[in-house]
Order: sequence, then structure tokens, then C-alpha cells
Amino acid sequence: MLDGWVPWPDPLAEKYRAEGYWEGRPLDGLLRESAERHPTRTALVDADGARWTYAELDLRADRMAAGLQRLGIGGGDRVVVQLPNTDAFVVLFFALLRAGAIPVLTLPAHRESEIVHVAETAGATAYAIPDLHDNFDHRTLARALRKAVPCIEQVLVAGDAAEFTALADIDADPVPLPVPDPGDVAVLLLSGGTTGKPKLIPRTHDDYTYNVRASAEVCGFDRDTVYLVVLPTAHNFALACPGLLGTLMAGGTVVLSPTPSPEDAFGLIEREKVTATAVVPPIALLWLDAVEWEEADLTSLALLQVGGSKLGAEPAARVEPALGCTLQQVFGMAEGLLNYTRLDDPPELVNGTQGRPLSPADEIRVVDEDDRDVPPGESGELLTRGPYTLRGYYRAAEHNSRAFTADGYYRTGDLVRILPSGHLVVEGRAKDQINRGGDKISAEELENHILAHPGVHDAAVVGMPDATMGERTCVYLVPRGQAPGQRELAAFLTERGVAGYKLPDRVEIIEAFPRTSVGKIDKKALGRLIAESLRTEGIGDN
Ligand code: J2J
Repeated sequence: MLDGWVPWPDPLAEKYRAEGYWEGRPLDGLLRESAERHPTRTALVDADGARWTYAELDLRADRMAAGLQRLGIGGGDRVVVQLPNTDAFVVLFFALLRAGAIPVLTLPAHRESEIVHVAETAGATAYAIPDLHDNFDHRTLARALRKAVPCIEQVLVAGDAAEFTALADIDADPVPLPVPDPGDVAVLLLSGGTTGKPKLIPRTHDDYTYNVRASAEVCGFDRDTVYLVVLPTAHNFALACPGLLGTLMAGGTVVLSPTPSPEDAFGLIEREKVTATAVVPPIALLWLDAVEWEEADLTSLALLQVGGSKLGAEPAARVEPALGCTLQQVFGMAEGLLNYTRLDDPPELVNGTQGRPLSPADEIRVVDEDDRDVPPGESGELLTRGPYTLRGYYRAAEHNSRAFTADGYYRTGDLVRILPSGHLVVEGRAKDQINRGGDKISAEELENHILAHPGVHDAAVVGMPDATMGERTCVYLVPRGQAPGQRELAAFLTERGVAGYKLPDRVEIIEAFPRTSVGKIDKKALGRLIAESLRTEGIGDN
């Protein structure tokens, strides 16, 4: 068993098993079972139109699993996976599970700063990358990683491997594979983060399989589902809610889009008669506009899931008339809890709420600053525990003591209120994080990087309202001599290996920070200050 993660207390685990939430099946079993049930149906289609049946995908995963074992990868080894939306991701994901290794999922946009930290924390022994993606050579990053994190023994490359191992060469005749303990960790997901360093989320075979199965049920996925992966495959939403795993479990077809652009996505929706997909609000807004000029036939699309940040009620109401499909709002988190509007909810709930919990076993509380339950209908911080919500981040004991209550509730940092129907409305945030159109940025992590600049005495990162993205990132700097401007700071952070989506959109200079009564930087005041500046400049959210 993997050490350093926090399992559910035994009585609770027994309850989840007895009540049928946890079925004792390994996560890769969903592909195996679908391959046995309908081997000749199409499981996967890539952007170029290459297609794999369930039998073919299943065999590819078996052969790669055997090849990985031959390379010595298995037995609980952690493998950092950073692959774009390609068949290589899907095959490697299942192959790692079957070899007994644990995929550690990172986004294509992550760079040295994030990857080094994740690989170190996970104690990873291998790193899987594309050769080039989005004008970036991931092999350069792999070389830097190997220097910084000596436990990385192997680099696996989709494409031109240079001095490393090509994923295409990892292939061997299928061998008997280890059978995992379903209560053990299957995959490590990356958290959006509120602290100085990104955190890892352990998801077990039992809990993640339930996450996928229950999501597929609520979303009505079946063998006729054609699901388009638009967000990165490594994102919990696109992977498992119900996402690509839910589609494969249901026996449908997964289609991979390289980008969320209307050109790519609409073309694939028309070509493959896509029935369902999941996007973040800025992409939904872009698509709502793009139907005006793009000619593609979107009539097959029956379900658009939108989540990751809050979708306004006004654009929400435009989805069905403009795209001709049902909208589903999803308020989820890689940590676990998922809220979905139901397919038969009335329009006021679909457009005006962020859904209700997926599982009857989800426990939620809404509390004030002293952890006391607020009166029904009032706003407070959402706490949750349940059969697919983590009990602790991986190897983060100190942080866990703050991120969870003594009785195991996860503090989401989200401010919500609950309607009598049980639906949640997200009202704001209690955590020090920017949600830039679904991309999460930990203010503390970014501030730490910015503080390394010689022209910066102190830094405070806050969100500023933005019509498309919901919010963008603004940093207030107290200069030391010559403070950097926005471009210089971006170049500095890029040089430090910070992911592009975390670069501040705006830099403001300030002599001293406003402080709260206890002497902390008053970020609410800074947030009001930048919102006010935007208003006077005629920019802002309305
Ligand atoms: C407001 N805030 C939201 C929403 C997430 C499905 C959907 C999203 C994620 C995700 C996910 C929101 N309205 N509809 O993993 O499976 C904010 C909250 C939450 C945080 C989690 C999924 N949907 N959020 O976004 O781990 O602040 O997961 O706590 O990236 O996103 O971020 P993440």
C-alpha cells in the first residue's frame, strides 16, 4: 500500500462498501469490461480521424502495460504524466494502472516549477511527455527535471524521443498483470492549490470508479454517447465527470479535440456526431458567439456541461437556444465532491444554480468563520465529506490539519448557499486563489515567485473582474527600486518555469498595503481598489 495518504476511517469504508458505493473493482476494469461486452464498437477517435475499437484499445493498453513492466515500472511507482489530448494519453493511463503504477496527472501548460515540485512530492520514477506541444519542447523540461529530481529514472516520449524512450516502443506480448487492492490509490490528481506549492490528491480505485459510474448515470451516458474531450484529458472534469472514463464505461465513443477552439471542436462535433462535451465558462461564451459565424452542423450535440468557474445566469439561458442542446452546470473539484444540475431540472435551476451533490452519501455543511452551521439558505463556506472526497492531500500532514475539520470534512474554500431543492449557488470564495476562467492560481504560490524579483519588496496577488474570464490576475507590488512592469515580470516568471496561465495580467504599484486589524494584507480592499480602477477606465465586468 502507498504510504503518505489518508484513507477513510474503517467504519466509513465498510459502510460505503456495504451500501454499494464502492464495488471493489480496479479502475482499469471499466475498459476491460466494455472491451468484453462490445469489442468491435469504436472506443476512441483522434482529431486526425484515427479510430480504435474497444478490443484494439484494450490490447494496446495490455501490451504497453507489459512493456512498462519490462522497463521496471509498476508496483506502486509514481509516473508523472503530461500529455495533450491524444490517444497516447488514453493508452498510457490504462497501461500504468494495469502495470500497477500510479499516474500523476499534470496539465500540458505546467512548466518546470510545477513539474519539479510534483515529481519530488510524488517521489516519481518516470515522466511521460509529448516531444513538442504548443511550441514548447517538453524534452528540454525533462532534462531539467532529471537534474533537479534524481529519482526520475525514465522519460517516456510520445513522438521523437531524442535520448529518451519512445512510448511507441514500449510494447510487449501481454503478461499476467497484478491485481490492485481496490481500496488503494489508483491515481494522483493535481489540486488547484491555495498554498505555496501545488498539492496532490489521492483517488482510489473504489472512489474514482464510483465517481465515474455515478456521474455517467446522472448524465445519462450510454453506448450511443459520443463524448468530445475539449478540456485537457488530465483535468478531473474531462477525465471522470463523466468524461472520457464515463464514456468508456458506458460503451460510447471518445473523441479527442486538440484545443477548445470553435474551429477544432465544431468540426469534430459535426464529423463524429458528438452528443456531449464539457467546457469552462469562457469557452461556452466563445462558442455561443462562434455559432453566429461557424457553419458547422451541431445538431447531434445533446448535452453541454459547463463548470470550473461560475457561469452567469444570462449566458446560461442562451445555451439551449443558441446551441440546441441541454445545459448542465457542474460545480466540481478534483478533491472529490461533484454537483450537477439534473437533466430534467426546470430552467430556473439549470440556469441559476451550480447543481446539487451527485451522491446520496455526500455530506455537506455550510458554516461561518467559526465552523458553526449557518441558518438554512444563508451563505457560508462549504464543507464536505463522502465516498469520493479525499480525507487528506498526499504527503501534506501539516496542510491537512488546516484543510480538513477534525471529523474529516474537506474545507472547500467556496462560499455557497443551499436552496430548498438542495441545489447550491456559488456566491464567492474564502480561499486565497484566483479562478481565471476555470484555471486555478494559488495567490501564495505566485507571490512567492514574484518576491524573488530584485525589484520587488512585497507582492499581493488578487483577482480582478473580467467579463469573459470571470476574473483575471492582478498583482500589487511594493517596489524595491525599479519595480518590473507586466511584461518584464511575465518574462521573469516564465524564466523561473511558472506555467503561462499563472502570469499576472496586470501589475499595480502601491506604496504600502492596506492591512486588516490583525495586520494581514487586506486583499478584499485591494480587490475593491482594482475593481474601482477598472470601472474608471471603463473596463470591468459590466
Ligand atoms: C463556481 N466555481 C466552480 C462552478 C468549480 C467538474 C467541474 C469543475 C471541476 C474543477 C472539476 C465551479 N462554479 N460551476 O474538477 O470534475 C471552482 C470551485 C472549486 C474549484 C475546483 C470537475 N466549478 N469551481 O474546477 O479542482 O472553487 O475542479 O472548489 O480545478 O473550482 O477546481 P478544480
